[in-house]
Amino acid sequence: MTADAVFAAALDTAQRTATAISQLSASAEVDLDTAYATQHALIARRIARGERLTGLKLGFTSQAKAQQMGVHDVIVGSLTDAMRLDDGALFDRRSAIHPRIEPEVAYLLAADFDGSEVDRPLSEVVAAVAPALEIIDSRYRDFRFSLADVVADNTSAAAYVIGPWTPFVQAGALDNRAVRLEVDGRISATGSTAAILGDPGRAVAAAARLASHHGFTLRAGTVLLAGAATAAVPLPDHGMVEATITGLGRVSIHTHDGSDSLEKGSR
Ligand code: OOG
Ligand code: MG
Repeated sequence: MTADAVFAAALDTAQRTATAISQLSASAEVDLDTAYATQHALIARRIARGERLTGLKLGFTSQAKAQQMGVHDVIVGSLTDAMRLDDGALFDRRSAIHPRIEPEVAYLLAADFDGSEVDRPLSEVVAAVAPALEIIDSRYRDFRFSLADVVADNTSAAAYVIGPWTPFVQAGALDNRAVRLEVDGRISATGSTAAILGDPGRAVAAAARLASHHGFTLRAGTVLLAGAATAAVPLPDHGMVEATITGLGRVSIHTHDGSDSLEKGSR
């Protein structure tokens, strides 16, 4: 087996069993090309099990995230239907190792888009925008990693939730909207969409560039998460997490770890 296939198998098992592993970079030299090859092999395993690609996500598009994790390059990862949750749905904390949650801006793509077309107007490429939440869960011990480690681990992607879509032409400028993350009604992070590359709209061209360098495609009808505007916060075992973006509305997720009365009653 090639190195990327070995790494992908280890990361896949870590995710499926919610068991942390050591960083790949602790015992091997892993360059960025091998890291993306590993991510592609990891997603191929999921596709082979019947999952479907639903979009792409960017990581470290804000200073808040880059500083929190000590990684200062923008990275790209894949989303599948198995990661998608409905607005307001329940997330089982036990399916993850040490999950965190972060507020995101989501774009619904109206057209296929690649790195040679980055000058196309956004209104041709984006159908709609929405507030979103992303649950990230590094498969590495202590949620620590190098750039190559986190790329190989599909950029820590675990789950995502999209709120109500607003047609792009109605959404107006998105370069300075207030972003709020609340856990059980208490504010746990605040920021502005300006934190995402100065304007989250820039995420679309950034994703197209990264995609063409690293073997991804942006497809009409799929989603792009632009990257968190604030640092991520630990996902509570039980509770409700809500993100609000001024003018775009709100999106929420409920979490449980199986120990609440609802669960006991159903046993
Ligand atoms: C990597 C994922 C980063 C974002 O929005 O910046 C990311 C991580 O922080 O574990 O999803
Ligand atoms: Mg994110």
